[in-house]
Amino acid sequence: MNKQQQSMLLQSASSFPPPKGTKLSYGTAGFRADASILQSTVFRIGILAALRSLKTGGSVIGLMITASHNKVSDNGVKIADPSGGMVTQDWEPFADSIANAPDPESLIQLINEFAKKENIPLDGAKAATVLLGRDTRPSGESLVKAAKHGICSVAGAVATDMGIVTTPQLHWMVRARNKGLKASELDYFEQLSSSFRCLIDLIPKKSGDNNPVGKLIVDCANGVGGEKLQVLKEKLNGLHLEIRNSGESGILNEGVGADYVQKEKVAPEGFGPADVGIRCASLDGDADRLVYFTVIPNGNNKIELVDGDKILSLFALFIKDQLSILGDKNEYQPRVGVVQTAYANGASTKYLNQLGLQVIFTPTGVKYLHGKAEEYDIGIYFEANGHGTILFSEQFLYWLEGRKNDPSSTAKGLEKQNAVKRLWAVTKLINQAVGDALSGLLLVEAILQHMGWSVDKWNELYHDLPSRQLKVKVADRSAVVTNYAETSVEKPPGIQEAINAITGKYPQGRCFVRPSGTEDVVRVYAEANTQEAADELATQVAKLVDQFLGFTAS
Ligand code: NG1
Ligand code: ZN
Repeated sequence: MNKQQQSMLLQSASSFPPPKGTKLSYGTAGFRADASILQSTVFRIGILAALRSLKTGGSVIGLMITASHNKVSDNGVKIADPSGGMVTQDWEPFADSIANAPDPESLIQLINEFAKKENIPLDGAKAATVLLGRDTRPSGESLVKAAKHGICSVAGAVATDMGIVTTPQLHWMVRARNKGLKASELDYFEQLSSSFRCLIDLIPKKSGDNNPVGKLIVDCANGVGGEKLQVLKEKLNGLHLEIRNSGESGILNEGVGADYVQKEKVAPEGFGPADVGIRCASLDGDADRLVYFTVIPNGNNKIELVDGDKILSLFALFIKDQLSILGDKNEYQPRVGVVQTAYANGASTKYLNQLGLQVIFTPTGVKYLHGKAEEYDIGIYFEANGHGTILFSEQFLYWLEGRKNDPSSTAKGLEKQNAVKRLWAVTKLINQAVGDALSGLLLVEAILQHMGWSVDKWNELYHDLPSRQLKVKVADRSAVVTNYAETSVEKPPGIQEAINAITGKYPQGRCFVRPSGTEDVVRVYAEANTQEAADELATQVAKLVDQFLGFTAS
């Protein structure tokens, strides 16, 4: 590092002192904490983003300011790699160490060592670009400024502020920029709306009503999804959409949004008896999660939840149907893989297996699911909470493009040609960078219209096993170490045996615990043959966690 670079960093770092007495770590989805203590972390991650751009030969890197479904006073920061996916896990330890460096001098020493080890040129001769985005949190504006200071204190680095965007929009733009494709927000909306229209136009003309699915009401968590969905709505016809909780009055994620709906299994604010029977959906605060639901008649705001597992099942079924229309055994056979986590409802895994699909499990967090899905020609991944997407390999895209443009392929039959076009439209509609509630919603809607299905019909694909999730506050959540894709606890010793003993008492019982990567809690998940049993199992195991790890545990 030359003298000029060193003094640039020293000067700016002294304006962003780290909070005292807090250790931050790059968790399941970046750094998250109360927004008031994040200035220094965001500034330092701005530096990291610029270094990542230099390391990747000047590729565009993304920096998103969001705390997703967490409360409005929280915020967070995460980095998108040139592919649009999460930053490589190899860099997470560096992120942790710079976030916690006690003063500007030690920060600069860490940067210097890392740059040397990674061969990153720090002489200002190379250009670096970082795209910045933020959700609607009030703290976002000043955190974006902190990020810009960090980026601009690396010589040659430029920050481009995309303003308020959904997390998946920013990831999409990063990916598109690096592929040399059209990458503006308008291009994003154009791509989504035109591929949606294409899928609708390809619906086989059956006799009778082809659109029996009626209106969709969307709860936008009082977050960024509201204004973005409004833009999409104006571009689309063929979709009867009502937007609620778009943030004009309510509070972000408070009693609203995908996380609340999925975990509490109740209707969000602004929904009630008048909505019984109507197809409803919820996005989370930064619009990367999507769940569907219907309000139950006389059910005290209870809902029928149609979660990420069911969205995954619908997508898998549709893709499988299209591939079987193509079905020529002599042709190229894409490898299809379905990726879930331990939070997936057991009934969904059974259903997917029955469809003949290969189901793979990874630990919680998109970085793991996405990485696994990339190993397939068609990799479909979803977390039960509604975060997921479908990834297509370059080889599959190449093959599909060839089939689409092959003049002789019409001779193979119109329906085959249409199946190719449908798959092609799906590759354009579904976000290839990261799970995206808006593009996921359009794909669900297109498939329901294609099938002529109501939300109830979709929900009947299989019946969820009753489940319950709880959180336990503990003295130190890092004391919990898991293995086997988080289904078994290795440390503290003895706790797994105790969990097994309790779980064994419940028919169809399944239960696991793991430390959250985004909140200071240990999460408990339980499944059993009745809701009462699932609740009881979760409560018993939560007590156990408290005994082993709670504030009073010895
Ligand atoms: P943690 O807090 O590590 O459980 C939560 C979700 C993840 C993922 C991240 C990122 C659950 C049980 N966990 O992680 O699936 O979405 O947040 O936002 O829903
Ligand atoms: Zn989110």
